[in-house]
Amino acid sequence: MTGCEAHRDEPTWRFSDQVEQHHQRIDPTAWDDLYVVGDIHGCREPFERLLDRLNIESTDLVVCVGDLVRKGPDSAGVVDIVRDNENILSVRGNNEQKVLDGRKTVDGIDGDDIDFLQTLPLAISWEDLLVVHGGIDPTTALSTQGRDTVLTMRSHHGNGYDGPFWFDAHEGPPRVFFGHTVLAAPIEREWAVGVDTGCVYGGSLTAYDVTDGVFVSVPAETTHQSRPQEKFLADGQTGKP
Ligand SMILES: [Mn+2]
Repeated sequence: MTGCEAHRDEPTWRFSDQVEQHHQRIDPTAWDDLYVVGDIHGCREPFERLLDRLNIESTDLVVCVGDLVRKGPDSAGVVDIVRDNENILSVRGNNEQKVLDGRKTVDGIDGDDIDFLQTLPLAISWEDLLVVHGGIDPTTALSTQGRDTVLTMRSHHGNGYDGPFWFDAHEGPPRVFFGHTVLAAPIEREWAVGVDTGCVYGGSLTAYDVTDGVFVSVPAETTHQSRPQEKFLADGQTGKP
């Protein structure tokens, strides 16, 4: 399998060294179909159901936006799936970072799992397409942006759910695929694609089919963490229709 080898056709944009040291370039021509999957949060069963629904084969590549762990029932099972499959990659989410920093512990996540989480890159990209967990800061150059920005960016004013949201202000390249902000429905903009549809909160688990440019979602079927409906960000709330 050659698809996981670094592919260093350099993009026209560059992060700070802190992120670049954990930035993985992939070769999209090594794969048939390519998918980006939203925050899984230990929801192994919907993740497996989504992979089935997508008919993932060993020649297809899946890139997860991070937050594989915490809040849901089987974080270790989700980590196992990503670790055991060469064609499933993930960036690091802020919840992986909390575990790595020792701020949180997760049932079933042991030393070997933590070693694996440590290997997750902060950014995965190909061509002018970028996958990060949170987002990027639209008000400054990428070259000034560090780890915490890509892990936690939501709003570039206060970083809460009140907006304005970075993905409404960002003008690429790159086009950024992101999770972290829980959405009532996936968001597709010219320069940003949001795929966290709150699976662990009883929403759905969403993939973006990069090859065909369409979303594919499976319903959660089980709610593991309660979250009021108004805390699922609806497209009309973001300041852009
Ligand atoms: Mn999350």
